[in-house]
Amino acid sequence: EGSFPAEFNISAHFLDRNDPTRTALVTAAGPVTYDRLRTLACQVGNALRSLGVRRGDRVLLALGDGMEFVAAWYGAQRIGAITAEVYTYLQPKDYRYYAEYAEPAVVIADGQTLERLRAAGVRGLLVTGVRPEELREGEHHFETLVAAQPGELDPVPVAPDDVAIWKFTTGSTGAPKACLLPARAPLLSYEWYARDVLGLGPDDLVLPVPKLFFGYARDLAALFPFGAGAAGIAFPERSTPELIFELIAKYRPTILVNVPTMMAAMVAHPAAAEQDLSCLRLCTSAGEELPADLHRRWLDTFGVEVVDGIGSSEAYHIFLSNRPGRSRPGSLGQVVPGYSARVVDGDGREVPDGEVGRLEITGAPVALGYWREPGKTAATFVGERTVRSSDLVVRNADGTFEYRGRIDDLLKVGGVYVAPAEIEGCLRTHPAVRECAVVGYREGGLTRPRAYVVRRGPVTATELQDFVRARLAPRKYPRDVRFVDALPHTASGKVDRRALRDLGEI
Ligand code: 3SK
Repeated sequence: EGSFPAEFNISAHFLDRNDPTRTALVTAAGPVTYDRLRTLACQVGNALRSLGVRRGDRVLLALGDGMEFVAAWYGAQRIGAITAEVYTYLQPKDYRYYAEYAEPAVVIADGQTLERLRAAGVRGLLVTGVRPEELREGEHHFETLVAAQPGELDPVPVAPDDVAIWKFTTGSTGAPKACLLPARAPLLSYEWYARDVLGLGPDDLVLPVPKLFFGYARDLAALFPFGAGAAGIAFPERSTPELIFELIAKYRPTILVNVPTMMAAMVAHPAAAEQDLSCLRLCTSAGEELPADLHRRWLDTFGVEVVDGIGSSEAYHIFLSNRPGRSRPGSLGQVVPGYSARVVDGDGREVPDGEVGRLEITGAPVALGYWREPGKTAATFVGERTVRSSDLVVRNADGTFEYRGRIDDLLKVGGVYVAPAEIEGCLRTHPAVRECAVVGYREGGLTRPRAYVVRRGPVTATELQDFVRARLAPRKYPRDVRFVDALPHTASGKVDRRALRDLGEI
């Protein structure tokens, strides 16, 4: 089960075993070697210790992507602390929630998040990217404190099942909760997915579209490359198609870590046809469903293979994935070796191939539970290293899987369950539909499907309703169609169904 000793340290495992002169990270300020990153991580670890952080304490990162983010993450890991990350564009009330829930020993912030963290009353701030005189009593200046520390630190050993990483998950209802991930998870996930499925090697350079607070991107750009002696790119700006095209032209990465929303925006960009993406050997897609039509348009536009997969914070990372060279539009591929998957009915019994069911994933990287949520932990972690996901899938006889939406998105219409993903899939085959999402709304005490549609060409609501009616069972057509310029997305690039539901007051 993975090639690592009985005790290890995540920071040492990923940083100390590589050629120190090789580039680990590429940033706007230039390349950062493994030696520089390791030294900085040791200095951050010593700085955190000087602030009283001990093994098992939580260190919360609320800062933009860059060398400091990565060094802070590895610095905390080096002293056996637990890392957790939050998005940098949250409101003070959200930061207050995270700070009260996680009770971090230190919060590492930057000039961008400082004011909102202060407004939230968050204590224990270690702040980068500001001048020392901008800080108040009780706030610590990252650059000053870190520069004063030794660049060596004996890594604190942890056991494979010690909690080392928190990943926050929101789900489609309720407040964010933390998945408590064991120290073995990133090591195994690197070997099983990045090395054995993606074939990540020392010459790869990984460009992430989502920001590093999202575990999908953080691991693929700032952990897994280090497992192979390769490099990742870190940039603080929000991703736009223009910026991604610019970064591809500038750095010539070999792997693009993408999400369907950005893939749609890149394909639709007026300058798409002029882009030279020939440096990319593959583009990963995860975070939400990649419609088959978008997959094909991406291939037609850019000619870069897409390796679509599905992962979760509960299972640590991607557990079903296509294989490079054998990727198929509309397919989630096969189980990532090391994990195992079952498709189950409401009673937890396996359903036959070809039938829709709920996905259950088993594997050593699976979280040990949710922080302070015994009820939700018992309902979700249903067996030894097993998580019952909210994803609905079909397994085909050849062992490949197809996505069918999330169980908590299901609508009970006229007493029968309707999957929004099925209606969305149908709508997307209409030539005038660029993007769409279906959620429920209440009318006369009943739940009905409503479609939010971004148009690619002229079409009326009635035409779309008739189009669906002609193809799906009668109760599945959207009773209401609303045209919008864009769908709302969460910070990690998923369609924000909660925001759409709120629009319709359901
Ligand atoms: O899609 C997700 O939520 C996810 C979470 C963690 C790691 C990887 C993925 C795709």
